[in-house]
Amino acid sequence: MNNDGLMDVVSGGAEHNSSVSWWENLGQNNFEEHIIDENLGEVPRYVFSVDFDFDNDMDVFAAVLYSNDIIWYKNNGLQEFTPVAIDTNFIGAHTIDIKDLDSDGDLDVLCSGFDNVNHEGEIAWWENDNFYFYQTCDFIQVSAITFYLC
Ligand SMILES: [Ca+2]
Ligand SMILES: [Ca+2]
Ligand SMILES: [Ca+2]
Ligand SMILES: [Ca+2]
Repeated sequence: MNNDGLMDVVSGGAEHNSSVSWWENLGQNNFEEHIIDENLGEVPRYVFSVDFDFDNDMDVFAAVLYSNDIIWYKNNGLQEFTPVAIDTNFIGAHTIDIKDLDSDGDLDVLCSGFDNVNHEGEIAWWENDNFYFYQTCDFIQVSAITFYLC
């Protein structure tokens, strides 16, 4: 996270009103917690770290169950994070992956959701259009298999 050669850890709490944190590896199995977002209001079901905007610092994503949020925490390079909403109404936001799904050179956001009330699942992706995000319906060709993702 801080490019000091020591692998750090990103975590999300399992309780309601949990925080998202990163844990700085101080060496010798010592870690110091740095809170990224302390007042989510709900459960960050999944956290993911990647340099999403290619500016050489690690950003963090969280899928927040129940509040249905997918959030990108943009790192300003000093491990200070600004939340950017990818979506605020994706039911049961569950698991995130980040890939260039449309092969246009920027990273897009893939997320699964599970609607506990109606027992329905969904996989969706958001196209990154210069850091505006659009949930798209599109065919994606992966090897010989075509997926239809909405
Ligand atoms: Ca480190
Ligand atoms: Ca970055
Ligand atoms: Ca892309
Ligand atoms: Ca794009």
